[in-house]
Amino acid sequence: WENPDVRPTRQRLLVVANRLPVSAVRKGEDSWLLEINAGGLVTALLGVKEFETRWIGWAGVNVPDEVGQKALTKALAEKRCIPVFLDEEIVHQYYNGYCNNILWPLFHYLGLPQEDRLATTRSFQSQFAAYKKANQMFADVVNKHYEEGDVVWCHDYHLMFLPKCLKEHNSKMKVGWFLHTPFPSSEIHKTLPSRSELLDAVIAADLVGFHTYDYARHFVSACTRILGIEATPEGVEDQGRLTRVAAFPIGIDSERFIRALGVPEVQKHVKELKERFAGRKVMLGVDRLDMIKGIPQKLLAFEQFLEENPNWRDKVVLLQIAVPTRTDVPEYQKLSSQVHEIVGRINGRFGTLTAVPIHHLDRSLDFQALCALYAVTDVALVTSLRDGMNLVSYEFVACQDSKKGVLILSEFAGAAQSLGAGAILVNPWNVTEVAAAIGQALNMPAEEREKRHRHNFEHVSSHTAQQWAEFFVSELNDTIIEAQQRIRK
Ligand code: ADQ
Repeated sequence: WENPDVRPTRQRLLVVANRLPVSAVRKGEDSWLLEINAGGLVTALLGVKEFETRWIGWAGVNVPDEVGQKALTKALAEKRCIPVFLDEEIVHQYYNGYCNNILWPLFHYLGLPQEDRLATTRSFQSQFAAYKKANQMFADVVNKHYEEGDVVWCHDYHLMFLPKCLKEHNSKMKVGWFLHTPFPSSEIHKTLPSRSELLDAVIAADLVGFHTYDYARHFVSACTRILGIEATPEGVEDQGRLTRVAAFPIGIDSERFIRALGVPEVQKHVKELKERFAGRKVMLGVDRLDMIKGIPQKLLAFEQFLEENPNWRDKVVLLQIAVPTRTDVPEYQKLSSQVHEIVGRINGRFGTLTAVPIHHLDRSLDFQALCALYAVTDVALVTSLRDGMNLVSYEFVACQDSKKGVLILSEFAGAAQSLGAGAILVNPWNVTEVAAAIGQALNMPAEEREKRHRHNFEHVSSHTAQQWAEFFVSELNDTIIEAQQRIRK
């Protein structure tokens, strides 16, 4: 394998996601700077050695001219990435509109947009049309680069139409689709005006995957109740054609985090943080600044805890790292002001001239700084109102081998299914319950912390991102073989 000339041919895996794993910055008419975006999906697939991976997606920039498109295509090819070029109008209607304003809140049980319903209904049609058009543009690029025998793995709610577009072009293509968010109860999905068209498009895939068994069950119920098709033990069946539906819980590259803790730079960070917060217990929140992450609810719970426990006021600090996302959407701007207001109030009420109870950072941290923070934390607070899985809870556990800190985890995060026995599970909407959980975590005896941590650590270190990806793709390959055998019979 060391010598590329004697490397056996590996199956090609075309990973199609809205965003490519790199960000492109234009440096001149025909020159581009590329930076890797190290998200969960990227690290999951970087570790997969079994397949020859190609990425297909949008580079996150508008490139209207042909010279720029050609140069970017060439630069991306070196990173095994293939761009889909979307213009500003499509991005506005498809990505900001249909994906982020309609599907994202709906799938997290926040409902369809409430304000100015009439205007929303009118724009709904054009946003859905743009969504289908964008999915077709992704399909055109996949079709152009597809070679017989390739596996095509479509990701997330941005690309629910893609399996249908691909199968209409080539019914033999091996197509899988995985959803990173929750799939809601069929009663919620039913409210979506395009409910049937979306389901019908997804079941064109051969294999449909979710993080948890519950999401898979909701999807199957939505198909039976809305499309009127049959549920089978393997998935759903429409006119004799089976679509397999199953749970594939994602994991992290836990070794990468554990290794990082041994790096001198990280150890230096750890030492600085320990000195900085000596004598105080450290609580940590790391989230994208998104309404689904329940940041205001978390802050209110911390406020109630300080109110009810004056003896803890100078002995605990909450570090909340909230990286801004979708900053051009008014609802996210409102959330940001709300969070700042609550933080200001709590620090005003309980701070002293020398110390404040909350440090709130509006930015992303680099990997090493993040690992150091996880390592010095006594209590991590993950209070998502809904979350497909939540990788922050996994990352915290991976970095806690010396501290054996406590994880307070929302029962509405997919991770509650896997880390529930080790974490303190809470209903994030119940501020009083979360405040009590903070007290329980801070006062937990070492022996109980150790036991809970051991449970979580065993899970995190034995369910890795790489296994997740390899399992999904091998199940997809098997699904096709079984389907072929059924046809022969
Ligand atoms: P996200 O909603 O982005 O992912 P999550 O799973 O927690 O949520 O992953 C966030 C990633 O971003 C983590 O790797 C974390 O370290 C990093 N991150 C977050 N805030 C950061 C900050 N301030 N600085 C640096 N890094 C930060 C979606 C779904 C999840 C699902 C994943 C994977 O919403 O439910 O778990 O996809 O399927």
